[in-house]
Order: sequence, then structure tokens, then C-alpha cells
Amino acid sequence: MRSVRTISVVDSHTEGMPTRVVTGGVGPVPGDTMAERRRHAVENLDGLRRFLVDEPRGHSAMSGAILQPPTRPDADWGVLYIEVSGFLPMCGHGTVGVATVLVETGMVEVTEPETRVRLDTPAGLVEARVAVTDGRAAQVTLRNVDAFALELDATVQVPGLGEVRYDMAYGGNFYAIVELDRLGLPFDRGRKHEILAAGLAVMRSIDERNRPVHPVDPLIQGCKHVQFLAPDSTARRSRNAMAIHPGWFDRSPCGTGTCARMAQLHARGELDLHTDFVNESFIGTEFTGRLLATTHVGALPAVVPEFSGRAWITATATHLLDPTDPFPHGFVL
Ligand code: PYC
Repeated sequence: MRSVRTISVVDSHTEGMPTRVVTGGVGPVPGDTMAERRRHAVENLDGLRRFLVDEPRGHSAMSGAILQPPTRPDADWGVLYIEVSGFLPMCGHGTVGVATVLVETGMVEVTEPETRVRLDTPAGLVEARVAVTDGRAAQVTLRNVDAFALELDATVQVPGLGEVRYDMAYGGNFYAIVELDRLGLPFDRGRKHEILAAGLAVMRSIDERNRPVHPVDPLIQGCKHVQFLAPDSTARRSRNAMAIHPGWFDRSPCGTGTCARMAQLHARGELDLHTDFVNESFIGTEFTGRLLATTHVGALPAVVPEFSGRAWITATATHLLDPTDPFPHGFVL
């Protein structure tokens, strides 16, 4: 056995969606803040991201998180989120996975019945409250970054679909929220190829014609997620097919997407503070969220969201790179 790269990971899944948590083998990434580290990673470490999430070590819907020393004194760990689509500013299911791994491997001091873990992310500080029973992380409640509706009742011309109506909301990433039946498509996993193709066409058209930009942090911009709502979705309970660039569905209900959906519902006057909202994924798993307070992001009205979900550790592994491996940065088929 020979290796020119040795990376330790703990694999987990959050309500069906994988998070590969990198616990060793990647040193501190340069940058004074996690946002700067993300920018450095986008510019210099894309090969490492692809090594971890693309084939043959990952797959076309792989996602992960690289643990880092925090850049601020009020955080326990820093996190860089990796995914087949790139380095995300924030990832909700990934943070539930990270908090579970930190608790169950003893990488944070664990107290029962609750352990608080503060994480320094490129989108800001988030706090995970982990319900712990006999050392097991039974549930994670994540207070996310501030969420807001950027635009309601926007429209965009999409080749092959015509005019598509959407709301654009932010919950750590930007989400175009679209009612699926308006596109003439059923909420049916048997039609996933058509739904995914529609999602990719919508995000491409939005990015060309009305690209969303975060009002305070312009490094966060672009629409890489389309949240298609099932026809029976309400302001208390929704089902979504979350189409994500470059061509996959979130298996979890999507944490940042759930927060964006709650911000959208609040902006529409349909979801009050302190009211439970259940978001169901395309595979039928659930997050339950709620809004804790109102606030502002720049000049925009915003909300402070949290949601709860569960994760399970599935494996520990050490990933190696043989110097003769023809795919040092993985590949995509
Ligand atoms: O849970 O926030 C989330 C997420 C983003 C992309 C995939 N999952």
C-alpha cells in the first residue's frame, strides 16, 4: 500500500442524506474567517473536494464537511461544507451530521441530556443543541443563520417551460421555491428525471436573468437549489423535491431549504413565530422547524430559524491516494 494523501472521515446520514465528516488529514485552510477560508478553498482546493465527494470515493449526490479550527473565540469548531456542486456557505443536514459526529466520537465535551455545539460556518455562527441519551445523539436542533425572502412572485422565462413563477428565499443558500403542479409535473419519484431537468433549467434561467446576491455578503450568490413544492403543501406542512446543481435531489428535507421556506411563508404572512412547520423530503423523511424571532439582514426583514433532525453514523474510513491512481481528483460520469 502506498499513499500520497491520507484523509480520515466519519460518514453519516441525516434523514437519508450523506455527510462525510472529514476529521483528519486536512490542515487549517488559510483565511481569517470561515468565509475567507471558503473563498480560498473554492480557488485552491477544488481537487480535494472532488477527491472526497466524486467517484470512486463518493457518488453523484455526495455531500460532506471538513472540520477546521474555528476562526472566532465563541465557536467550538469551524466547518467547510463540500458537495458535488461546490463549497456551500452553509448546509443544514450537513451540520446535523457534524454535530452528531462531534458528540458520538467525543470530539466535543458531551453533557447529557443536552450538548451545545457552536459552529463557525462561512455563512455565520450557528448553534446545534444535541439531545444526548446514553452517549447517543438522538436529535439535533440547529439555530441557523438569519433567513429572508429576497423576492416574492418573481417570474422568469425558462426554455421549454415558458414563464415560471417563483419566490426567492435564503436560509444559508438561495432557494427558488416553485409550485411543481404549475409546471404540469406530478410529485412522483417515477418522474424524477423530468423534475430534475426542470429544476436545472429554472436555476440556469434565474442565474442568467435575475441572479440572487446576498445583501450583506456578496460572496454568497447564485441559485443552485430549486425547491419544488408538492400540491398538498401548506404553511404548516410541506413536501419538497429539492433539485440541486449539477443534477441530484436532496435526500433529506434540506435544512437551509427548510429555513428558506419558513422565511418565505413568514414574508407571505402565513407562518407566525414559534409555530411548528414540518418539511418532508422526496424520500419521506422530515425536519420540524420554527421561527424564533424577527430581525434584519442589511435593510431586508429577516427571521431567526431553527429546525430539528436526526443523523446516524454509518462508517469510519481512511481515504488514500495511490501515486499511480489515474483519478487523483475523482471523476463524474
Ligand atoms: O440541508 O441545507 C441542507 C442542504 C443543502 C444542500 C443539501 N442539503
